[in-house]
Amino acid sequence: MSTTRVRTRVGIVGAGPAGLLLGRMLSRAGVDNVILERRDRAYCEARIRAGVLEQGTVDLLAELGVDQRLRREGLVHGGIELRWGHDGDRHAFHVAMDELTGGRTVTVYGQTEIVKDLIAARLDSGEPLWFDAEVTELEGFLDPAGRPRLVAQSTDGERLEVDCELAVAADGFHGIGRRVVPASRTTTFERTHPFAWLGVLAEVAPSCEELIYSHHDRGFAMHSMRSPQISRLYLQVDPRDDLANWSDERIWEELAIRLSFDGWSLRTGPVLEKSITPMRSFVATPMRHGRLFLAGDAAHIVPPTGAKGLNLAAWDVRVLGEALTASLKRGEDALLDAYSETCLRRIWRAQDFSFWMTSLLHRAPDDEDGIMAELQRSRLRYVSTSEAAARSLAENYVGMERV
Ligand code: RFL
Ligand code: PHB
Repeated sequence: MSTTRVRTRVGIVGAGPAGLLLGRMLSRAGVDNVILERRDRAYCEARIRAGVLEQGTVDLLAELGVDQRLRREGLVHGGIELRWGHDGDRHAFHVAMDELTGGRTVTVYGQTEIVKDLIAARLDSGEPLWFDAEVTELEGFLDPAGRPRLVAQSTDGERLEVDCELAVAADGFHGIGRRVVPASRTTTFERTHPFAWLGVLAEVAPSCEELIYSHHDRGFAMHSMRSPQISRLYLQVDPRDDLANWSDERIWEELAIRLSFDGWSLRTGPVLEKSITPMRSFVATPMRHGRLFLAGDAAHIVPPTGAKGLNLAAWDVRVLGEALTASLKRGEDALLDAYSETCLRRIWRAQDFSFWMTSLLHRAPDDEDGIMAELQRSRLRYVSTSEAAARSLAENYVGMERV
């Protein structure tokens, strides 16, 4: 087995949005870095996940010079639609986010597309990005005088050793970054929600101009999109449910019922991909352990109802990229010392909003006397009749300017 040894300033684990954005930011600031990714390029580029970008995320992609395709293909949305009520008595409300927030919007552009754009830019620039390289050891980060070392095994048997000044675990919820930190140093907060999302990508023009979030007695449903030809839809299901129970026909029938509204109909088409994702709220603090920094899903997970997961990862990276640059280029450590605290303010705001949106819209499985459903309907009516309530939802959805 051959061993390749590399010395760099920042060693990054993971080529998801967080790792790729950070690598790009550091390279543009002249800070050498290496990215190690356990999967192959095709797998990373095909993983269907988030789709809604806050203005802050779009701005970061623009500052990093990777927004050409986003500008052409991204769909700018100034509002979302909420639907609720029993069959025969359905209500709809347009949350005019742009009007309620002084003109702020979100952009619908798939995470897969961001990842493709960032990988292409990275490979073009010639900066090191190793695919098929799973990091199996991450050590030396707690020794104040030492240097962190990352060891990866490539699928063709090669061993890679990266010796760096600072290490970043941008390796998602199931990565190695959190696992190598001694348990006594970390506090975790976690709730597993009693439902999951069955997500469908379909080759059909969206049946709506805005995203629809729908509360229904049979469970939550939502209609999103990826392009004028591709729709993205979700159904609340039991976390123990099996995809085998969900034929394409049953999925379309259930979506049509849960999204229904007078005079509106759902277009159907071939299903390109479907999967079931559990829903979790999770935070691990702090996000720094000596010379190791956690970013994105490695440190926190939100249920997707608030569309915050990817955006939080981008915010972490913005803070971390600037802090690493200040420290490594100018010897200024104040930003790096404040990294965890700075990010956690936004993370907790997003956790609260995601939890709130999730409990507003999902059917509570143990709601025997129906009190939760009544409270949900009252909250939905409140959002639709009080500008203050609608504005609160809107400013959180587009992303808080100050937290
Ligand atoms: P990622 O995207 O999980 O990337 C982490 C990368 O690290 C690699 N990795 C390793 N590489 C080397 N060595 C190791 N030991 C490694 N361990 C892991 C992984 O292969 C991967 O490439 O995390 P990142 O960059 O922090 O980005 C976060 C976002 O991906 C995430 O917040 C969102 O996608 C969350 N999320 C959603 N967010 C939304 O806002 N809207 C959504 O609709 C939405 N849908 C989803 C989602 C997350 C999902 N997951 C995590 C299961 C749907 C799914 C299925
Ligand atoms: C998506 O398009 O995948 C999407 C949009 C909004 C959400 C979650 C997912 O809240």
